Amino acid sequence: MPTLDKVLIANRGEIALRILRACKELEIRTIAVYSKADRELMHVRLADESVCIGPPSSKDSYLNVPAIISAAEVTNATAIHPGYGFLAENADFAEQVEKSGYVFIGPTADTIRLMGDKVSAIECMKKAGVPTVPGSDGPLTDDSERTLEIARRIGYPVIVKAAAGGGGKGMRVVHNEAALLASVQITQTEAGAAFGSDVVYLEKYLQKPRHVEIQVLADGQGNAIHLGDRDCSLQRRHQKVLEEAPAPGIPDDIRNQVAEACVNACIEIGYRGAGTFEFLYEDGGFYFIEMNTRVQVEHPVTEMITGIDIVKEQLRIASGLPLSISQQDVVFTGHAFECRINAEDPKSFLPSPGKVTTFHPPGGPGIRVDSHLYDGYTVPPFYDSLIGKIISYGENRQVALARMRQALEELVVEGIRTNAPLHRDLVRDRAFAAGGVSIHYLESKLEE
Ligand code: MV4
Repeated sequence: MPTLDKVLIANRGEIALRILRACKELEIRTIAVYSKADRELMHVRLADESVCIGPPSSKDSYLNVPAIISAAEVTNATAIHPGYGFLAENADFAEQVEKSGYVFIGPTADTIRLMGDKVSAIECMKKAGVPTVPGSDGPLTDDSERTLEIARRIGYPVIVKAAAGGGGKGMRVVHNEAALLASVQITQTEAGAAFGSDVVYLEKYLQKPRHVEIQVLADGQGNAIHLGDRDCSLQRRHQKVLEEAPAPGIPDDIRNQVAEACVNACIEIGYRGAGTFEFLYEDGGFYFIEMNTRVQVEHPVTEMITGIDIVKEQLRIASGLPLSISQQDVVFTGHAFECRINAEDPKSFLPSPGKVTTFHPPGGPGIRVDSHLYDGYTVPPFYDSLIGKIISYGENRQVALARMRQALEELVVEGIRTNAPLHRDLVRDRAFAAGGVSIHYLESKLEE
């Protein structure tokens, strides 16, 4: 690997460890950066070098751009991997990284900016032939009559979304014309306060969709491939809980058609790196809503069914190499599930940080555990509660699900509370076992 001999990992927890493992495999040296609350992190011990970048608060450490760039300077890093969350989709960060002379492991700052603005992302994808949700095709103006007309054309219910939002923040469902203008105004005000932009747009509100996303890899040199789809419909309050690949019950012609549209879009925009096209899927139709320009938490289910190491591919792409795989080389085999294990109370969902007295990960055929936990590790209270992921693989969905059931039985985490009981219940749920539940299924089930 000529240009990538030393990677700074600008993240923490399981993904920092995941990135470190990929670097080690490629014989790339690693730099861990950590906050004062994260001295005990597994990847900090395993990294070739480590630098404390600030106090526990994310704002002063993992979101502190000057501190991260300084750490890159003092350690002579060649590249920075942002992981997910934190600065991963911050275009200004990507720009600063590149201006300071380091390789940003991800797309260009311009691409991140384009996709960060949902209005421009949708416009770009629509032009490239990706199916989108019927909507305003651009921002709403202060012409109320025009807004009412657009909503009438789309048909109620509609959803008002903030262009700078995403991941569930800054949106409002509107059921009739009487409520439209007030809802638009509230969403504008909230968006202005939360994101510094009051630009909003309208879409047809899909009432019972699934969340299906498509993983892509592109080298920024004219080559792009897809790694198939994932179903991430099981979520609570916009936090994914359990994912699977491939999305069950989707006709192969529809599946392939939309994936090919995503690949074409990548080539058209000169996309570079790993990316995810997020869709709503309802009644046999795919509707693009957003693109994520980072590696995602749920990437392992795709790795399991393709045998492709997505993080290693990110590193290869960042080093300037063309894609090592063509679409014909991508063979989809079997099925995979991922259960996100959180340090939280299984009933109240409140965070449950503290010292892990016992950690016994599951094992056996088709089981993978991505976790930074170890006996005696203390989960700090300052960050996301994800403490690990159990991934199961099988030659078909039934086998993968049976393996996940057993893995959850074998898992032991003592000293803190986790959501493992919720997962044990979910993998025995009849509707889930049948496949294809909607984005509302988990929350409705929890209400019972
Ligand atoms: C929607 C929608 C229904 N119709 N857009 C929520 C997160 C953000 N990424 C987009 N979201 C939604 N957009 C239209 N036109 C329903 C949701 C939605 C959702 C989407 C994916 C996963 C979970 C969700 C939970 C509630 C609402």
